[in-house]
Amino acid sequence: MVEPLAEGGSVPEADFPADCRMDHTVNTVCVVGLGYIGLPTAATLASRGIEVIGVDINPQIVAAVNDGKPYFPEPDLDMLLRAATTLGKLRATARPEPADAFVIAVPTPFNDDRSPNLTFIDAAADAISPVLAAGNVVILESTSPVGTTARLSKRLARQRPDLRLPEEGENGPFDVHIAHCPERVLPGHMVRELIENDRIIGGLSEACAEHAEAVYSIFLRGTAFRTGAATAELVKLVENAYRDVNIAFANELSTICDQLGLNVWQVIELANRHPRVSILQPGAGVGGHCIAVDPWFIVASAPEQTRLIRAAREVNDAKPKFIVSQIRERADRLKHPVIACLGLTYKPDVDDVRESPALDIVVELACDPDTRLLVAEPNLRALPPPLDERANVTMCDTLAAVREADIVAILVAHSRFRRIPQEELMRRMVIDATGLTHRSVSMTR
Ligand code: SAJ
Repeated sequence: MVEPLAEGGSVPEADFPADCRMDHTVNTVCVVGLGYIGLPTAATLASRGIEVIGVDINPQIVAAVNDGKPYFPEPDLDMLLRAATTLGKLRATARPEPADAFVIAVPTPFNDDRSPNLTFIDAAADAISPVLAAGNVVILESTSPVGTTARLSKRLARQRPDLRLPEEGENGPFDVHIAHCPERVLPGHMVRELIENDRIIGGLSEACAEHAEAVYSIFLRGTAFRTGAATAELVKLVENAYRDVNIAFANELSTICDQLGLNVWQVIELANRHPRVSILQPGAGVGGHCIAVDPWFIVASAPEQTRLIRAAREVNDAKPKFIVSQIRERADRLKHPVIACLGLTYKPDVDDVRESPALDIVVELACDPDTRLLVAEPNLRALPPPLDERANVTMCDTLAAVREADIVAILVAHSRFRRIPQEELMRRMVIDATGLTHRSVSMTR
């Protein structure tokens, strides 16, 4: 295990074993997986003059990237991608090609039993192994359970016995360097955060970390911190579990306040006036492909030690059911209720519905055939499955949905919904899962 934590560039070169004084020149980078993380990373590297080969198994993504068009909305990504393709520095293809560095940015979902599913990482390893060469660095960016980077190295070693691959705790010399550098950018702010956020560079050896850092030094303005791969793996999981636990606290407060007949938004706003209290916001639940998933990877690694992390997951997962029961309680007072459901995505102002609590809520409400649901989602062009097949669900403009409804359920705090005139809401039963309609205490003073 690489122990001492060194801030980027602060360890004297002479302290490293021989193989880390190799040439770190990075001219070509192959980014495997052109998703929410891989595509901005590829475009950023290309915009710095690096030859980037972007690899994706989805031919539509390959075509869109070669056309210089992002296939998901993200501020400034279109500009970056256009620059990269106009410069001729980014090219997308279906198969990895030889490069100085490989960046793996593929999904790590969980299985039905919530154990981590590493099949995409395995497939990426199998795809790059034929083109690996001595002097390469392979960087795993995908969020991974502890031990995955070492496992990746072993898999590559089995396929390429002609190359010396690192094992955690050994210092080489190696032909190929392997590291885990987890992404930590926030959707909606990716282009800026990719450059500005500090990075954790977890090498299977010191030399691996140093080689990986050379790739990030191409664009990174934040600080790079070098450590061992296993530590870097856990750091990433801990970041997302930390946020999950804190959101669970806010969500639990919302159900406590409901029980006591108090306004949770006001309670949190006033508690946050304490200099050492900073409570997050309750919502419809926790969604997205990261925070709702990653804490389970820690639970899977240490089931006996993760009572709090597991409980937080359960609290957040229970929140959509609580919102459904609040809506049903109002709907049961009407014969043929019409419900406006505002928002389907996993958080405000994105088009991503993965693990979305709002989507789960609408799917559950749609099970009642006597209820008509008018869904307003300004970030989507059509209803996502399975709602697209439900006869009692219609997609609507925001105001039209509100005006026709008996009950308005605000499920996601999209900017668009802030412009709904107050008087339109006042005439209806409103269930606001997001606090969007809450008038701040400072405004009422
Ligand atoms: N949410 C709340 N209340 C809050 C904040 C968020 O209910 O006060 C909900 C959101 O509505 C959403 C979910 O939590 O459903 C997650 O949203 P988010 O904005 O907190 O995070 P993500 O999933 O978009 O991105 C997270 C980030 N991690 C942290 O902030 C620790 C990001 O930096 C990571 O790169 C990303 O996960 C990832 O890819 O792992």
